[in-house]
Amino acid sequence: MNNLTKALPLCAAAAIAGSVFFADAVNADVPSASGPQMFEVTITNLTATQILSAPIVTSHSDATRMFVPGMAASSGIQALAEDGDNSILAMSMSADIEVLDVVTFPGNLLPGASMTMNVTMDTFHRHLSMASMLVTTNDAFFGIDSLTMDRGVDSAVFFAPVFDSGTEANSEDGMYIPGPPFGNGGSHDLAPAEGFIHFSSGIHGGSSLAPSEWDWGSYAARIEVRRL
Ligand SMILES: [Ca+2]
Repeated sequence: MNNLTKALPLCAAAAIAGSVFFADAVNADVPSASGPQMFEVTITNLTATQILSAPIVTSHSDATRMFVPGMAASSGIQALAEDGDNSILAMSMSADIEVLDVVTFPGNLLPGASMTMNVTMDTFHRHLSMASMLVTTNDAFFGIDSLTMDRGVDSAVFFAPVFDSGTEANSEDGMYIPGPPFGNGGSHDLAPAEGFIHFSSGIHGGSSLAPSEWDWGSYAARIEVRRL
């Protein structure tokens, strides 16, 4: 089994066997055969205390994105990042002709837990993107933007960074936080938000959240992709 890999996304740092790879948009490569191929995607929650909402994973072409760091979030990313609701994003991605497969995981991921689902890719739809909310935040989500694997690579491991969707102010007020111990999904802070998707700077000790309990440090999830 070949454990080499390459990370193409504009956003994601990927760490394999102790090495860290950053965006490399030049050396894009494709799955090793032209027909559909199944890949097993395993997501592990690496935070100490944050529950990850049910992840959504899509395979797609170069011509579309699930989200674009630096740009405004779609309504689907907003619902996912503020309420852990992946249904709007699943609908919009399913309606996109540049998308081959849309997979929603069957449930939330507790800290330390792993879950595996299968995703189909082909030569044209050679990118994987995925997202899931850190539920005890205003609007933080882990995301992978347009990951791909080298031809002939059978398995790869990536670590997913955490973004702020830019759609809700980071008041850290439990009134607007869906995750435990608050459970206030669907209630949103109306203060002006940041306006674009950017790297989250974590928990700062706003009105309801202590960083010592709820901050995650850096990456939120380990992503293992394995060709079946
Ligand atoms: Ca925010």
